Amino acid sequence: YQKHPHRTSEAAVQIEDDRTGMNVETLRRAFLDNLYYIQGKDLQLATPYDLYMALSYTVRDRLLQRWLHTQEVYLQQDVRSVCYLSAEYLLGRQLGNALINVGLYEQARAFLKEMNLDLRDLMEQEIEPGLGNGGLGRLAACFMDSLASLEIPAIGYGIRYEFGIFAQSIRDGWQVEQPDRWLRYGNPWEIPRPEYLVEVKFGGHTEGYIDPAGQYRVSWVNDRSVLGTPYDYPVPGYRNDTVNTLRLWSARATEDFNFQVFDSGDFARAVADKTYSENITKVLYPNDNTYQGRELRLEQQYFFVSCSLQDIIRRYLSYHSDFESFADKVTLQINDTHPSIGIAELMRLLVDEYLVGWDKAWQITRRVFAYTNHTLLSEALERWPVALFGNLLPRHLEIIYEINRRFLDEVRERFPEDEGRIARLSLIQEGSQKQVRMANLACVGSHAINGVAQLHTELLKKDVLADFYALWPEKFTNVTNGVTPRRFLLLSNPKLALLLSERIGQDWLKDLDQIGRIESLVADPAFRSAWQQIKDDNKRDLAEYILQFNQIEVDPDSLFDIQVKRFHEYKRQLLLAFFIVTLYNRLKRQPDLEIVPRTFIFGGKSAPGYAMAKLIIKFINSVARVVNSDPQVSRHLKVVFLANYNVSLAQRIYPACDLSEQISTAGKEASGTSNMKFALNGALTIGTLDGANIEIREKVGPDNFFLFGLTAQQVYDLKARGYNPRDYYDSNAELREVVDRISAGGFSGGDTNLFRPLLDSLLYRDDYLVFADYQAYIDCQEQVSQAFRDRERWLTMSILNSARMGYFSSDRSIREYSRNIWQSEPVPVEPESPAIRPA
Ligand code: NBY
Repeated sequence: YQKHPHRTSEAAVQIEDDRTGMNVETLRRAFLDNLYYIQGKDLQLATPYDLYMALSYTVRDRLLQRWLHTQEVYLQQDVRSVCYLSAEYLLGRQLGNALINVGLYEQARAFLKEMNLDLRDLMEQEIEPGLGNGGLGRLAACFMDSLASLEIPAIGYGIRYEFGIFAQSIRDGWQVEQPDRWLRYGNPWEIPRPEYLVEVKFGGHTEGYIDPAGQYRVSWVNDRSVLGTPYDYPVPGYRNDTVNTLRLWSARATEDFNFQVFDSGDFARAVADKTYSENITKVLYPNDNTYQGRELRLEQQYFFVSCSLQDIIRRYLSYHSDFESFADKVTLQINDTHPSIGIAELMRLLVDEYLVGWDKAWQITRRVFAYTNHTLLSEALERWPVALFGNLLPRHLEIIYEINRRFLDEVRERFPEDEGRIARLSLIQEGSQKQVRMANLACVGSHAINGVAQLHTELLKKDVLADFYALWPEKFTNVTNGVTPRRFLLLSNPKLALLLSERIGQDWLKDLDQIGRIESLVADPAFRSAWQQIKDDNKRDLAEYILQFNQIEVDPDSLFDIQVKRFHEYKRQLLLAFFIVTLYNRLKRQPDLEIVPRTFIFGGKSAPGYAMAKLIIKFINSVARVVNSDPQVSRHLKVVFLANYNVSLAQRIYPACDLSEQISTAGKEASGTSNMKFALNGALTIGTLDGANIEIREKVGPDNFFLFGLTAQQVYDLKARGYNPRDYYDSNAELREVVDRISAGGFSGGDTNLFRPLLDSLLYRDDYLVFADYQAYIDCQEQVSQAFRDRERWLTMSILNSARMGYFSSDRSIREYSRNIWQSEPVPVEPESPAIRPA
């Protein structure tokens, strides 16, 4: 147990109302009871983890009544519900969030303090559920929070991975992966529901038959099956009585597993097969923005989607006798194409299992599904080899062929003699290895298709999904992403949250537009100095963390310049690294150069199989070593790589940032969401016109945003003209100096081979235009330094950034989905009378 550094002083999160009937004393007793009866410890024997568990159970107990009541209300009122299907939920720690939403944070802090315990210390005991890779998984978690906070009946469906995103450590500068055994010490936040077990079939073949009514039908004769057990997680709304459910599926071998093998005496094989089927939910695939066509991945996708659809239908049929109103009661949002097999699965369930006619079934399917796209990178578009697909899901392949046949007939009618168009729209990519195109399936099977930022949606229409846009322009909408202000301001930056609440009240937590009201305080000296003080405190806290985990001393007064996100070439961590090397070169040339002191902070994981991204991590750590150990340079500059970037670490980082790096090649980052969390916490952004940066800049105003670089259109044109990175190397002396120093082994102890692949990829291809944007970026960073020299000016810009971020609440995103895609309405849950609360 490694104790995390304290925050400089404890800040009250909020003055809160008591919605639980609990006071400090009853809460304390419940806590001690749970410690004793569940953990089997008293205060003397309890470890910090025991205390965390006891407090978690105490909060969970308070949630249960509202959870049950919410579900009863939903059932009684036969509400229309949003079913969010996502292969990933990057939830972050649960305890603090649950305390805040249920309104017990301050009371818990108070009674723990009386016992000489620190709530934040307890909260840091929690191993976060890392059931996602990056932005897509975190977005799903923010959306679950907003749905509950807006009182919209919703259920999230996903996978209970036994191992979440790997733990990253850095050894000798390289990323090393360790398995994330997050369930090792038990999990107080889930409730298994074995009574809602479902069976999922795999493999085998299909057979046609004539039913008693003389109708031709197909049945799927599978050769194996797996059981899915749901584990339910409560999703409490912020200070309301709604508690929605996140239902994650875990695979289990069927009871009568492989009876024949078992009977024939091959016990070992039967048991081995059992572990094989339990492998399905064993581990999260650690790729972000690239897909790998692995069979196990398709098994995961089909497994959780089939479990979820069976669950949805079971619940629907408990109140309805046919499917007439199915599409009125259910809407299914698919988070990227990962759950898109659901379109074929719903068709199969309706047509084969519930004997609904094809046309009717197709009408229902299209009405319920809606598809969110999260990427413009072609390497991220999921495609499954037809052979692999047909072996695993023979009936689904037939259904997809039938959907495709009917679809292409329609297209031929509208666009006669246009075989090129047919080939592009087809659900099947022809060629030596035929493939099923999941994005095409998602487009054809959904009534709505959305991108996650304005530019992204425009590029989908113009480029990636242009043929579908030509066919159905009315299906396309934009819903710009957002983030939850509860976790990413109140919980992660309690001091700033308190300042806001003192000055403008607490409404901003439910209506982030209210944060705009601090704009009138921008000239108020007391407000300004409080703002500055909080930023300084937060930077000092992060500096302490850095000292403890990296043994690097950084100056809290320096400009904290931060890039934290998954490592990918398109995100261009290299561009920032090249800026650092540029500064290094300048200082070596001219040791007395006056520069603005900066602390560069990187964090993020690379997909374990992505060699170039891993080499970039090694490069940054190598630059860090050279810079930090050179006394001439490290007076001004420090470079820090924080290992194992995750939600918990993100919550520490955002509040301590001065400059947020959002520097992807224009046209590549669908939206980005850390850009929003940084700005909300008062960081200024240096960024390209990419993803949601564009909208952030519009809202905060161009004067409060450091813009540089080519536009998406200019990137496109440059590539069309023929981009030659070598020209930039030849004509730019400082860029050349950077490349040459790396090339000469300046950051690899003289080894001229280590970073060769990195330099070669830049010099000969530079797919992401690092060289083309280099000078613009360096110039822009110079403006950043100038601005930071004028602290008063910087402070004003910081306040204005936060003040103008109201739009980027995930509550706003969810309202847009509800209105434009789901047609869903809030269903308020009234508190039950206190008399029937459990004591
Ligand atoms: O989704 C991200 C986008 O890159 C980012 O711009 C956007 O803000 C965010 C939310 O909309 N995409 C993302 O995180 N994607 C993945 O993590 C991911 C994971 C797995 C696979 C593909 C993408 N996969 O095919 O296995």
